[in-house]
Amino acid sequence: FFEPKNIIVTGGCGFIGSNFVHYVVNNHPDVHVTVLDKLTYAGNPENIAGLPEDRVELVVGDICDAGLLDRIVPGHDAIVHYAAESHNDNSIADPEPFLRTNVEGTFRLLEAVRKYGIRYHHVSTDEVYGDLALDDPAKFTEETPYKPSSPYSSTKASSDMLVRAWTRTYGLRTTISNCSNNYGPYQHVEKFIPRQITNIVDGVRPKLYGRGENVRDWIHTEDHSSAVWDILTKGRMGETYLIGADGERNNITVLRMILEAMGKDPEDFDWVADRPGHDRRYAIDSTKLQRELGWRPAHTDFAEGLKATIDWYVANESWWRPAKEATEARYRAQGQ
Ligand code: NAD
Ligand code: TDX
Repeated sequence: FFEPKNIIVTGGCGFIGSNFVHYVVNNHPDVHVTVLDKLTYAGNPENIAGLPEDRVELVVGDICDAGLLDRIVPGHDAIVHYAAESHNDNSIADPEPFLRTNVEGTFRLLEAVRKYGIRYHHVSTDEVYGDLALDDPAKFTEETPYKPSSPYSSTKASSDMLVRAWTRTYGLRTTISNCSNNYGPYQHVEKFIPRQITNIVDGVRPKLYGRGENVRDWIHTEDHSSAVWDILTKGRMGETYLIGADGERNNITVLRMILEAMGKDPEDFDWVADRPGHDRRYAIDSTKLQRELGWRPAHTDFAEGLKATIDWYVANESWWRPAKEATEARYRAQGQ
């Protein structure tokens, strides 16, 4: 077992990174967290506000800044790398920041890990495997060939390849996880579930891409956090683990669940232009993670998790309100 005491969490002011910071603070009292975050449009220090100051420190900076990494990495025993440009639609409109943060940023972190000899966990996505047909009984496994579709997923796939090559060539102590679609508190209003909840709060009809048949494999972000912790502390070096909780649902089903839970007519939404290159279906087989590390998801009732997420957005309007108008303006410009 690896017992980290002092970890760097990159992207710890974003959606999944901040949920991981809360998870560590709540469950592992001996661990100190340094959050390294550039505070892009997607990063919000409010996401980790109120956590004990002796447990969590925020360093505002760019993972591409090698000089900064030289200053902060020594003294830490692990980096858990969440920072990324994460939204597919943004990557289609302007891919460049995705190349820089996701590919060059990972390269800089790997070089720091090589120089200081510390443990590295790389957080990635199931989108590196491309998509499955809607009627295909198969799911993604650790052996599925890489076949990314979007500028976003191709940069995540590239970053995974860098990790594998640096691990083999330089003998770094690394693990990779590829997780399916997360939901829960602190997710940016550009993403599907928060966008629709906040549209309904605003009296705006939700927007469904294409025919709404695309399938996503939903996992609560807390279950993602517990899986990353298990891999960080118990995972075998050089290995990849897929994270998922058997949460496959198509978009129209999820949208109707949100509408009904918020007391609206389940048909009260707009069909809008499809996403170019839109992946049809993602599905994760997490057998390796469950068998080797004994991980199990805690949030197995999607309707219940979705209801709690809706309640969180309704109760925390002051958190999402500042980002809402600019996000919708971007979508309007794309006809979505
Ligand atoms: P997010 O967009 O909510 O947060 C990204 C965070 O990274 C923000 O706080 C941002 O300020 C920070 N950041 C961006 N560029 C940076 C840079 N150059 N230097 C330092 N910080 C920078 O993203 P998310 O949805 O929380 O995703 C986190 C990670 O999880 C990503 O690596 C993503 O690929 C992966 N992932 C996401 C999902 C999902 O469903 N959202 C699923 C699987 C994997
Ligand atoms: O308004 C919308 N209407 C709609 O129908 C939006 C924003 C999305 N969609 C569809 C597109 C997808 O099929 O909903 C599905 C989910 O969309 P996103 O929330 O944008 O997520 P996705 O593209 O599936 O990618 C997410 O999961 C994998 C994360 O954003 C990635 O960071 C992660 O790697």
